[in-house]
Parts: sequence; structure tokens; C-alpha cells
Amino acid sequence: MARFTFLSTDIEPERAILVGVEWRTGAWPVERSLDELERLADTAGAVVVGRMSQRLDRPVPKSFIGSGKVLELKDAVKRLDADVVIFDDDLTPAQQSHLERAIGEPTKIIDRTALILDIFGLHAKTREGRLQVQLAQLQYLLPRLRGMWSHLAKEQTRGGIGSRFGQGESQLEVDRRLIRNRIAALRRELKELEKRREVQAKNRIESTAFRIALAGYTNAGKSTLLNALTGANVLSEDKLFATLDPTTRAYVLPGGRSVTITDTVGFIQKLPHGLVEAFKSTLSEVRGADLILKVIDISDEDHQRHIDAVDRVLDEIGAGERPSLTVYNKADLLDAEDLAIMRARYPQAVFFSAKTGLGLDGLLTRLSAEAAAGDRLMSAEVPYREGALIKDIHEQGQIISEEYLGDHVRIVGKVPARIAARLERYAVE
Ligand SMILES: Nc1nc2c(ncn2[C@@H]2O[C@H](COP(=O)(O)OP(=O)(O)OP(=O)(O)O)[C@@H](O)[C@H]2O)c(=O)[nH]1
Ligand SMILES: [Mg+2]
Repeated sequence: MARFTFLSTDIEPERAILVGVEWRTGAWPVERSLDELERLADTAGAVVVGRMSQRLDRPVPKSFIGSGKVLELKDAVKRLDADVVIFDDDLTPAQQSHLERAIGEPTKIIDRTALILDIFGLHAKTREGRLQVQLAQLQYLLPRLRGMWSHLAKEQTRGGIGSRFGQGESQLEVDRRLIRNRIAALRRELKELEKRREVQAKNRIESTAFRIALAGYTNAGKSTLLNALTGANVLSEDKLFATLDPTTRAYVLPGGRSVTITDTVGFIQKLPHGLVEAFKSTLSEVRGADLILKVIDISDEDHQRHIDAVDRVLDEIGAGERPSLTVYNKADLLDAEDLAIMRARYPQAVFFSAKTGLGLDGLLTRLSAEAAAGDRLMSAEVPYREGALIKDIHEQGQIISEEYLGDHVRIVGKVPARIAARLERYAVE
């Protein structure tokens, strides 16, 4: 599949020019959005040699940017010896191939989505993660085949060996069919993996702990937090989308309640819909959580935009209504005065630093309270044969009194809703 990679990661870094649009209705100022695009390009191993932007109400249908800008871009590509032009917004396949022709070979024209897909391809580690990325990449590629492989179609008209392959189908049709088949196969395989995951999740729901899922903008410090709390060894680095595959660790909150904490893929503004779709099964970890812990990097001046972007993705995956708690990381990077301002602005909020440990106690106290919020006070006589239930009550509930009798144990305590449901049949006055 080598010919499907969007950016090569050769020794010589690719030289990139970024192109953004200042939309009149846009939530992000173009320079801020391009700063982020530059970090993405850097993560993919490219070096940014130039930037260009234009103010527009809507995209120009044929070329996305105005024709004067296209000429300016062509000039810049030549002058700066650029290998690739990266648009900050999605290009239609037609716009992409128009621009490719206008700028001329061998300069590649890609968009933010292709860049993100490339980074995901570099960072996916598990089988499921890889399949999900491949699916998203092929779906992106399918409508763009004509532009990318037009030279193959040209060769075919010359006839000769190779041109007879496909028996009446053009090379383009063969390629499309192959890709569609591959997409169907990937979907089937992912469905299988998803089924397996659902069975596992179901087993967990019946017998396990309160589930906390970390969600947030990429680079907010989710993995650092999981590592700080549980000693997990998740890769955390100052790169975008360092984490793609979910990791779940058990953790005991102050007060003794067992919970699980899941770290998963980060979000970003303009997250490609195809990726969200392809990562459905990874993101089911978030959708199924008892509490979504939204981790925000308070030191980033765009943090309010990050919060909006995170909420948008959570809505898109159907997790917008789940119980959630927004917490602010990287408090160590604020000076005392700024921190005071933030505390005044968000009086209920938890500020902490996953890196220095500052404020982690406050975070944990808050998590304990959240996890206990749905607890019910119950008295029950549980037969000894219900060993698993008794164990879960001990690990996840707060026992007020306990008496071991002939064939059962008499327990009074506060238990999470899920355990309360299992305990109901043994409840006594
Ligand atoms: N100063 C400071 N840096 C932090 C803190 N938490 C995380 N970082 C740094 O921020 C960068 C990103 O941290 P990660 O834990 O990888 O972030 P993430 O949310 O898991 O990011 P993705 O997996 O890319 O979505 C790393 O360089 C961390 O060392 C913090 O509290 N203070
Ligand atoms: Mg991470």
C-alpha cells in the first residue's frame, strides 16, 4: 500500500506551505488555526517554510481560494522550493485536482484531513487502531483516485502490456473496485473486533467498577494524568495525537472505591468525520463511561475553543449527554495571578498539574464525590454463594455495618447504582 501514503517520512523533511482562510463566520482566527496546522505538519515530519491566508465568505467552487491567490501560491511554491501545500480546510476532490494541475507536478496538494490521517497512520499501534486508520484513509482516497492516478489512465490509451488488465474495465475502475472491496473487508473485520469488545464490555458492566473516561483536546495531558495516577506507561509527548489506542487501568480512589480510568484518542477542531466514524469502536469507551473527565489545557490561550471542539465531538459520537466533569490541567504553567483570575472565572472548577502533582488531591476528592453521587443506602442479607457480589460491595461500596450469620451476611452500606440493582433481591428493611 506504499503508494497510498500522503506524506513520506524520508530523511529529508518535506517542505510545506500552509494555506488558511479567514472565514467571516469562523470561530478560529486564521493565524491561530494555522499555528495548530503547523504543529500537525511538524508531528508528521514536515517543515513549514511558508504560510498564506485569504479572507473569504465561502470557498471558491473550482479552486477553493481565489484565482489570484492560486498564482501567488504557485509563485511561493517555486520560490520556497516546497514539496507540499497543506490547506487548513477540506478540499473537494475536484478542487484538489484542479490545484494540483494549477501548481504543477510534483508538488502535492493535501488538506488538514489528509494530514491528520497521515499522523494517525504513523501513530496507530494496535491491530484495531491500524484497521480503523486504514478504513478512514481508503475512504478519503476513493473519490480522489482520478486526480492522483490520471497518468495511469493516460498510459492505458497507448495500449500494450498492462493496458489489457481488467478486461474492459479502465484502470481507474479496477482501482476503485479493489479499494471498495478492501473497504468492505475492513468494515467486516472491524465489526468482528467490535462485537468482541462489546461482549467484554458487557461482562465488565455487570460486575465491575465505576468507569471514568478521559476525553479532551489532543496534547491536553490525558496520558500524563493516567500515568501520574496509575503508573501506567502510556506514551505521552509534546506531539499531537500521541495516543490513538485506548488504555484502561484500575484505580482506587481515596475512600477506597475501585474505578477504572481509560485514556483514549484526543480530539481536535475540524476532526475529519470519516475518522470519527472509523474510530467508532475506540470511542465506544467514552460513550460507555459512567463519567467523562474532560481534561483541558488551561495554559493554552485557545482553551475555550478547545472546550467547544471537545463538546462538538462528544455530541457527534453520541456521548454529549453522559455525565461529565471539566477539569483544568497544566496549572503549573500559570503564574499565581493568572491562576487566581481563572479560579475567579471558574469557581467550581478543579485546577491541577498532571506533571508536578499540584492539585491532584483536589481532583481525586472531586472524582470520589462524582463516583459516589449515584450511591444508594441499602440493607441486605446476601447469601454466601453470591461471592462476586459481596466482593463488589466491598470494593465499590462504603460499608456501614456487616454481620456474618449462618448462611448469609447482613450488610448495611452505600453502594453504586449498578450494584444496588443486583442487590435489590436481597434487600431487607
Ligand atoms: N507543564 C505541564 N506539562 C504537561 C502537563 N501535563 C502534560 N504535560 C505535557 O503536555 C504534553 C502532552 O501530554 P500528553 O499526556 O501526551 O497529552 P494527551 O492529552 O495524552 O495528548 P494526545 O495523546 O496527543 O491526545 C507532554 O509534553 C506532557 O509532558 C502539566 O500538568 N504541566
Ligand atoms: Mg495521550
